[in-house]
Amino acid sequence: MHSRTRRLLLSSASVLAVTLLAYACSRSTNPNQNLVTGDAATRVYVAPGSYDEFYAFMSGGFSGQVSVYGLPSGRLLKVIPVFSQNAENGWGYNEETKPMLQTTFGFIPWDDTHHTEMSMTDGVPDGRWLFINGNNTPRIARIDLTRFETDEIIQIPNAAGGHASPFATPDSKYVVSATRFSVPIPNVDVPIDSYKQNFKGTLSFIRADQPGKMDIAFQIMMPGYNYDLGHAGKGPSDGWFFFTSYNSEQANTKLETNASQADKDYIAAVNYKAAEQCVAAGKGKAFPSRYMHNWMDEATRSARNETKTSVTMLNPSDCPGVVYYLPTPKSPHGVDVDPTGEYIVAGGKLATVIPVHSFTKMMKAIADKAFEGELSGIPVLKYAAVMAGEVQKPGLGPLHTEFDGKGYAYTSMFISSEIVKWKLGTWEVVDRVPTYYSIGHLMIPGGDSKKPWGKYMVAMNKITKDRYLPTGPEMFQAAQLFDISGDKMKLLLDFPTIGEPHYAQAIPASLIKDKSVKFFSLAANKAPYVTRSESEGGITRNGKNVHIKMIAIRSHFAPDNLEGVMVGDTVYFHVTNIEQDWDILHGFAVLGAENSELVLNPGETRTLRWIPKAPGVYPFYCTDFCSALHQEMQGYVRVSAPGSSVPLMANTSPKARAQLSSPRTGAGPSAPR
Ligand code: RUQ
Ligand code: CUA
Repeated sequence: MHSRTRRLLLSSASVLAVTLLAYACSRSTNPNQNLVTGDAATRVYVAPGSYDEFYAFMSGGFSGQVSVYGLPSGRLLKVIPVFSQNAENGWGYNEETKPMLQTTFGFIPWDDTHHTEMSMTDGVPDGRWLFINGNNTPRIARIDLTRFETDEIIQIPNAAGGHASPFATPDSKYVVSATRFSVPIPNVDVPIDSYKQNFKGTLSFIRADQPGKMDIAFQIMMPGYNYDLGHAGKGPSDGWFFFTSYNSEQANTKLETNASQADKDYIAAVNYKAAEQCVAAGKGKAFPSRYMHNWMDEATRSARNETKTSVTMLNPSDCPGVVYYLPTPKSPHGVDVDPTGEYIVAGGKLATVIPVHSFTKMMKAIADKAFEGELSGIPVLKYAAVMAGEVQKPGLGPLHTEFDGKGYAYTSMFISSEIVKWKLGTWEVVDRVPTYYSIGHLMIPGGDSKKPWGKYMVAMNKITKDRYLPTGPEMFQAAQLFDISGDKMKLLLDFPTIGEPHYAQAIPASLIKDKSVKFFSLAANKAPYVTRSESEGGITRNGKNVHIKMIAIRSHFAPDNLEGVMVGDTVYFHVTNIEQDWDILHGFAVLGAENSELVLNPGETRTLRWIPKAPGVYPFYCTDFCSALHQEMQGYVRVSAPGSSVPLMANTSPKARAQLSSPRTGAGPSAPR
């Protein structure tokens, strides 16, 4: 490009940016308080003791978790730890769950979650599982919705920034992940300014419909752009996957301007059924890659992991017809497919229109070879040949679109802080409402599926500012609930959310609630250190490791007096909650533990690792108020100096009890007392 044209473009880009910022600011200081209509309170009121109509699963963003809300009330029901340690329930602290956070980079108890995705049957969310991506150290987790627990995590190799993830195919056979950051693949030491020669992107298809067996089915090696978001086709477009990309300029510095030069970037349309066939025909190559797969063993309720060493890598040039590029204005973000599967809607962060592609036209353009060129062997279709229409003057900064199943689309406008409702097919804007402030994603229950439940819409806003009582410089993020059952969108409720819920999914409660697990069967508990009754408890030594087996039941631990531990030992408290009743939990904590408590679901065994530092007597107690005698639920562990001859003792065995009831000096000659 000539430098003059280039300068002009750059300066117009910065003028645009300044205008947009000014626009955003003027909007955000003028909240219209009168938007909530008179019946809003009754629309969101769920009487005490009554249930909400929907479960909403919000990504926790940089909290690494998922939070579950009831809709329409906005009541918080649960926080599910995923890529995090959660002191509230010991997740990632106890020995059984730690392996879930292992990666080939080591133990990583944090990630930046973005998008939740419900498992589907025939394109309709089915309430079996929830998937969520980790963006930073690319991973995808599967949460089981009978237990609201993370059951499986797979690491994505040859990738950096797993942002276009974990969107699913209509049968949940695959979930995907694409590289937000292109990197050298394999990742080797090269100069950063050799980006154009050396950096690549990958699109990963991960087999996801076999619990406990998630695996990378194949990866597709792509040009070094930033792959941003994705969605599967459905109905007529089933078998295709669409990914937005930006930075087709392949800039490696100052992307803010350098990746905003071209007025079109691309959606990659991937025929993954064709890719499957190429893989089956042996056209993929085994590509050495290290990544970890972690899963919860159902019988022991302990996480296990394995390291894998290879993926199947597919090069588009070896598999013609597998990838096409659809030109899309300008640095697109979201890509959303309408319920019929015909329209592919892009959100162009800097675009002045909402571009909509037609799947029918795309197939015709492919058949007609209506190509405007080729990029790294990938045909680029002509924009005019694939365009279904453009929504004119939608507002500023279109990001994401959801659908109500009644022929309308709803697009979030980040810069102008509003939601715009428009009609599929005519592309006319029919309504708009402000959001407070700077909306990112929006979500309609089932709104990205074949069968939206409509009725409600949730805006997830980036900036909260004055919406709640101030809590210092950092505020919770704001969600806003709208009624979309009529012609006009109506604001019903504000409620705060945890972390930054980029995206969310919601589903009628009836699809989940009756399948909810109430307790774990003690008889089926195959944990290696399970204790099924009081008499099975005890203490054993294996070199420097001391294992304590213990039960918890209202309102005691057994054993509750333990001796024979020495400084220098590593102590494992294996505690089994032998209750067989819903919501009767116990906790376990010991003085000086460098760890969180254990929280024990009924029927479950959990293990706390403890390294005592000094001789003495250490109390332990139940941390979860379980009965009127909860405060009595306690015990002691005696720690002696290294080399002490205090015998191992747990007061559950008849022998130990006899010893305790006869007067005793207890300690051997080298004991401290
Ligand atoms: S993204 S809004 Cu992952 Cu759009 Cu956040
Ligand atoms: Cu058990 Cu409190």
